Amino acid sequence: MAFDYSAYLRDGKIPHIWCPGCGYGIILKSFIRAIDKLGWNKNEIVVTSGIGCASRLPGYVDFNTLHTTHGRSLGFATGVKLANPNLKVIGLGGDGDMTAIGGNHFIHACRRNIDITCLVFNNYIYGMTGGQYSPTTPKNAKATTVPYGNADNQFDISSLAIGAGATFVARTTTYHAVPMEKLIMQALQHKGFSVVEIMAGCPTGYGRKNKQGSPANMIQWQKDMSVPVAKAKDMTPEEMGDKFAVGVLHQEEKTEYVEAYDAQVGLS
Ligand SMILES: Cc1ncc(C[n+]2csc(CCOP(=O)(O)OP(=O)(O)O)c2C)c(N)n1
Ligand code: SF4
Repeated sequence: MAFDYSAYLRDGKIPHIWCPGCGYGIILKSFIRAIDKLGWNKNEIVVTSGIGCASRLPGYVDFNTLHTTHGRSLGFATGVKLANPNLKVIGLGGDGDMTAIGGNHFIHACRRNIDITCLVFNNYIYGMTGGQYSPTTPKNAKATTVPYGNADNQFDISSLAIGAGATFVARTTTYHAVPMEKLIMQALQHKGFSVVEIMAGCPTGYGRKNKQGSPANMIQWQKDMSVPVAKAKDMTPEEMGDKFAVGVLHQEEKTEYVEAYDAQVGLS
């Protein structure tokens, strides 16, 4: 029987605002199925977001949600988690939210290893505001603010997260809807700061400008560019080229921030 999403969606909020062919609906569905499989109580879950197309997701789900200011998803998530560590806190946002205006919140949440799951929707662009380039826009790609091509080097979000201290880091794509669900489950169960970078197509703001074809072509591109992490480990940088590894990229156990904080102030 087909999965029934209705128990997790807020009455009156659908249809959503996302463009036809946007990858974000696939993420919404994988996220809901992950929560459902974990059997978590909706009232224990808090989802925070910044501003952007990605950050509209909390408006649709029937959890406790905070749609905050641009770049501040993890700032609010950190406050919620510290105030009530029993809550299961998810901070999400786009590549702009998490690596441009919210870049500091992102690296310091990684560094602290606070028990929050961060979902980064990486569509290489500022979708909501009309396709301005972001820190993940590939070099030479076009955007409204770099009409001749982007001169900047690209952030690798997962490497940034690992370097900054996140203790669970995974990458997936909207082509991998079922593996995505499993990676989100793993991230949610991890004790510490977990990051799932999700490559998603923005046909409106990025695909059209970069002649990537239809939304289906953009998903095919994700499939063609993905290399399972076990295979990627044996490939040289030349063999990898512009391809990216998908799967669990990093996992370690380390003292979690709320516990460390409580110990420091004599609460545990
Ligand atoms: C302080 C502030 N600066 C700028 C904006 C305008 N703004 C809203 S969303 C956005 C970019 C969104 O891009 P991203 O986070 O990558 O998410 P996407 O829309 O691609 O999902 C910008 C610049 C804002 N709302 N607040
Ligand atoms: S502008 Fe891009 S990211 Fe925003 S809803 Fe449309 S396709 Fe999705």
